Amino acid sequence: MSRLDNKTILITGASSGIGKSTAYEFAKVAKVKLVLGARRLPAVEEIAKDLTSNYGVSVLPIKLDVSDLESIPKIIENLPKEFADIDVLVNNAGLAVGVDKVRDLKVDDAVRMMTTNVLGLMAMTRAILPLYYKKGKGDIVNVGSVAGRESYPGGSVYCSTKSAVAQFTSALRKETIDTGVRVMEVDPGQVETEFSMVRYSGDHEKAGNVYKGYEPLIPEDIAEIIVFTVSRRPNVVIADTLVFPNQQAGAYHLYKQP
Ligand code: NDP
Ligand code: 8X3
Repeated sequence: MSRLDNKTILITGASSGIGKSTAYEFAKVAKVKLVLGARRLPAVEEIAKDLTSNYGVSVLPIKLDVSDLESIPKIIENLPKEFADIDVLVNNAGLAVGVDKVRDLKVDDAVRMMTTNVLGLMAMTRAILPLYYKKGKGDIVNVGSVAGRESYPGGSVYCSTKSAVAQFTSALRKETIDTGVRVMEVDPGQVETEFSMVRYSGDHEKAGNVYKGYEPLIPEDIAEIIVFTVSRRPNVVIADTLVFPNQQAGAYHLYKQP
């Protein structure tokens, strides 16, 4: 018996990395229903099939592009009845595009990061909140980053997006005081996922260099923390969690002993 049994959990960006691992972690520990969203529908369909056959959970894979802001309310409103009563929203979808310094920034890249990481997360949250207020409960976990707490050169826009996530999360937590809604944030340090491949547009060498010479986190590390965070008693809010691999102690750089 788990506190999460019979909960319906919607995860954005569930086709890969942290989102995918979080889906598996929920399925392993409880009899949940999962709504898995990503732009790559075949990937979430494949994960859904595997989760159902290995863990017996009900999974609804959906095509979801969080940067298509107008589509979001319709997607939430039109969820099939079995999956409509969302209890947990994991706002995980996100990306970095490039490492351009501000002088060389491409407007399209900046718009893509801001729209996906910030406006998409806000739109998902806005779409789910009426249901949560009506029920007098519901969880939101926003995936931020150490990059939202400390900037680094070449990360001006990405770091700004994650700072925005942190401020949005904090304001929402204050707004939902006394509503039964819990608003939480998990801020990973470096995790080996498709993140760097996306950031470097599929350049294996550059992506591999990010994790050279030290051991990054694996997505399961963050998945376990997300699942732990939402499986506390209703009166417990693990507001913010910063998670590093053992050789990281700040944004981006490794601080090695001399
Ligand atoms: P991945 O690239 O492995 O996964 C990103 C996920 O986001 C994919 O499932 C992708 O699916 C989805 N996604 C991207 N854009 C959209 C969109 N417009 N609409 C819906 N889904 C989208 O990276 P991670 O697992 O590492 O990233 C997950 C989150 O963790 C991000 O918010 C990232 O910023 C954050 N993070 C990552 C860290 C790391 O070191 N890896 C550290 C700190 C935070 P699809 O392409 O199918 O749409
Ligand atoms: C992703 C981690 O440090 O590469 O949020 O920006 S970092």
